[in-house]
Formats: sequence, C-alpha cells, structure tokens
Amino acid sequence: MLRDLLVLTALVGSALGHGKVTIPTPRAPGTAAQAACGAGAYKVLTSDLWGPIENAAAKVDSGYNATACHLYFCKGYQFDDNKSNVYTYTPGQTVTFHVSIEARHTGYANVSVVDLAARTTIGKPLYNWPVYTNNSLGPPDWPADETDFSITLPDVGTKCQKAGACAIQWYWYAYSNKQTYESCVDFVTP
Ligand SMILES: [Cu+2]
Repeated sequence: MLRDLLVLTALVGSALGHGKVTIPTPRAPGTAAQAACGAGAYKVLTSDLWGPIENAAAKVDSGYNATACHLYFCKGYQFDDNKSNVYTYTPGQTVTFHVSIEARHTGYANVSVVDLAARTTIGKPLYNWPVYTNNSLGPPDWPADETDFSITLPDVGTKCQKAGACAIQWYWYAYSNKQTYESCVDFVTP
C-alpha cells in the first residue's frame, strides 16, 4: 500500500508520459497539426510528446477536423509539418531504432510500414512484441529489444517512392492502462 502510494506520487510528480521513438527522428507536431487537430488536442500533443493519444482525444474541441487529423494514426501528426525530415531507405536496409519509455505499462507493440493515404499497414509487421513493457518485471529483466532494436526494410515495390506516401510506424497499446502510443518515421525508397 505504501509502495503504491509512493508510485502514485512519483507519477503525479512527473506528470509526463510514457513512450515515443527518438531514433530515427520521428514526426513531430507543428502548425499543420494545430490546424487539423484543433487547439485543444494540439495543446496536449505538444505539451507531452511522450503522452498517450487518449489524453489528446479527451481534449478534442470544435477545432478538430476529423478528415485531416487522425489521432490514432501517426498520433495525428501531419506530413506537412515534417517534409524536411524524410529518410531514404533501400529495401533490405537495416534501420536502427531507439524507443524512449518513460513509464512502463503492460501491453503489446509492433512496427510496420504504413500507407499514409490509406492509413493501413503494408505487409507484415517488421517487429512484433506480443507482450511489451510488462510492468511486473523489474529493471534487470526488462528486455533490451523493447527500446533498442532494428528492422529490415522489406520490398515495398513502388509504393513508397514519393515523400508522404509511406512511414514506419511504431505502435504500442498498453492494455493495462488503455493507452495508445505511436511514432511515425517518414521515408522514401530510391
Ligand atoms: Cu503511460
């Protein structure tokens, strides 16, 4: 009980969330996200880049444009804010990732190539964690590949030759807290 109280105090004290990709540099929110998602959701998106999407969804207001802002796809972040941050990856290339986890919540996670227009995955997951950040484990038992891993870009045909067509999305659903986290890395193939 005392331990629970201490944990709760620590969480309230930090008031920050919970996980995002930091390598490669993922999409970030900017003025296009502000216009698409509205002031209420945007404020949450920018105040805690690690926070769960549900926190932003809870603050959706009349400025939210549902056809432009898809909070549960690339976290509602917009390509227009990230045109200068598009990686070039060749099929077969290994891409190293780092995920920054600020708070562990048991869930599942995966990494996929996504079609940005259709908002669907392309092919099979490139990485899959049936159990992710199991919060019953102590630090010595945290799997290293939850935060440091690499993927191999598959053959995506001609689908990803234009900037804004494809991204690699890291997706984490923490069912223990009913919280969703996403980071997208825009890329093109030569
Ligand atoms: Cu969290």
